Amino acid sequence: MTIDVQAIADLGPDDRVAFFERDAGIEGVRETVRDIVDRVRTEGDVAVREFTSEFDGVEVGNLEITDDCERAYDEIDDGVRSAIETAATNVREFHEAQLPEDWRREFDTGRELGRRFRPLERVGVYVPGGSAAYPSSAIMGVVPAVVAGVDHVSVVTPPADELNPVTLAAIHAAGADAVYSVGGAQAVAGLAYGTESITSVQKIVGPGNKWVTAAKAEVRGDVEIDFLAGPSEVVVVADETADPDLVAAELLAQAEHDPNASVVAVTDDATTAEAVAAAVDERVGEREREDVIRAALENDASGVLHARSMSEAILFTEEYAPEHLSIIAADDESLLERIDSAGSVFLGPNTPVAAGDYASGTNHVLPTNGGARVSGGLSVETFLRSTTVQRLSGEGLADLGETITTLADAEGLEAHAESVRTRLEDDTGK
Ligand code: HSO
Ligand code: ZN
Repeated sequence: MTIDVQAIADLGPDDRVAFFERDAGIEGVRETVRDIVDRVRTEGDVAVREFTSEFDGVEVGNLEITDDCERAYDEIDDGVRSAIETAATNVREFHEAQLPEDWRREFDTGRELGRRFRPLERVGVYVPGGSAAYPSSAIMGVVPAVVAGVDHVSVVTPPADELNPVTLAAIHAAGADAVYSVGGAQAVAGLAYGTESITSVQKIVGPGNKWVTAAKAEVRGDVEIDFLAGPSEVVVVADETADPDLVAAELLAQAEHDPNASVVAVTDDATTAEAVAAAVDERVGEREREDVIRAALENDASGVLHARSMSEAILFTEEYAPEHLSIIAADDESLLERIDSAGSVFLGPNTPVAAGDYASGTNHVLPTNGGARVSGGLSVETFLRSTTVQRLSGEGLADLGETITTLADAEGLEAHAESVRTRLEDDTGK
C-alpha cells in the first residue's frame, strides 16, 4: 500500500508526535539565512544581486519588473486571463465582505467608546516562483491588502531566465504597486530593511520555501509577518457515505505540492478506510506529479486512520489542527460544530480544497503545523490596525471618577488620580 491504514487506538507516542508536532523544517537553514539577511541589510542591492546570482543562477538587470507584469497581463492567453480575473473577483468580493466598519456607541450616559480601522501603509507579498510558481498565491496575498486599503503593495517573486508570464499577469491583475524580481531569504531581507531598489515595508506576508520561511522568522521583530507557513496539509473526515475516490482525490491533490506535505483521511468506518487506501494506491500512478505525491504519502504525518467513533475522529482532527479540513459525511454541519482548530473548512462532496486554492473566494494562505490552534489565515484584518476612541461627558466622567481614582490610588499613581479630580472639581456640569 502506498499509504498506511492505522487505527487511532494503536498510535504510539512516536506516531502521535509525527502527526501532532509537525514543524516548518527550517532549523537546518537558520544560520545561513541569518548571514544572508545581515548582508542584504548592510549592503543592499549589491548583496541582493550576488545572492541572486549564487542561488538562482540569474544575473538580474533591473530588479523592478512592475511594467513586465502589465505586459504579461496583456499578452497571456485570453482563457487564462479570464480565469485570473474570475478568481480575483471572487477573492475580492469575499474579502470586501470582511471589511470591518468603524463604530462608536454610548455604553452609559456620557461614555462613548468605539473602534476605527486603518490600513497599513506599505506591505510586501512573497509570491513563490521556480518549480512551484503559484499565480494563485499572488491573488491571495495582494487582493486582501488592496481591499484593506494598503497604500503601497510590493511583491517579490524569484527571478528566472524566463519568468512565468501567468504569475506576472496575476500579480498585475491583483493590483500590486511595485514588483521585484528577487526571491529567497534575500527578498525577505530586502523587503524588511529596504535596499536602493526595494522599498522597505511594515509587514511581509505569503508562503515560500524553507529559506523564505526562515528569513521571515529572522526579520520578525523588525517587521511584522503573517505566520511561518510550512508545506500543505489536509485532513479529510469521512463517514461511510463518502465516496472513497473523492477522499483519495483530496489526498492526492494536496500531496502533489511538496514531498513534505501531510495528507490524512480519518473515518469511523473500516470499509471506507480500506477503500480510500486502495483508491490512493490505484490512482497515484496516474498522477503527473507521482514522485512528489508518493514522497508525501510516505510522510509520518500522512495516513488513513480508522477511528472507533466519529468523536475519536473529531478529537484527532482537533489535535492535528490542519491547514485544510474537508468533511465528507452525512452530518457534516454537526461535525463542524465540534471543530475549533482548522485553517479553512470544505464541506460536502462537491467542495474540493482546490476550489479554495484557486477560485471560490476564500484565502489559501493558511496556518500550517498546528498554527490553526491559535490563528486564522490571511484576511483583510491582516492588513489593518485598529484604534480605540473614547469621549466622556462631564456626567460620564463623574460616574466613573471614583472607580478611576480608587484604582489609581491603589497603584500609587497619584497624578493619574489627580488628572481626574481636577476635572471633577472644575466641573460645571457641562
Ligand atoms: N494548497 C495551497 C495553495 C495552492 N494550491 C496554490 C494550488 N495552488 C495552500 O496550502
Ligand atoms: Zn493546493
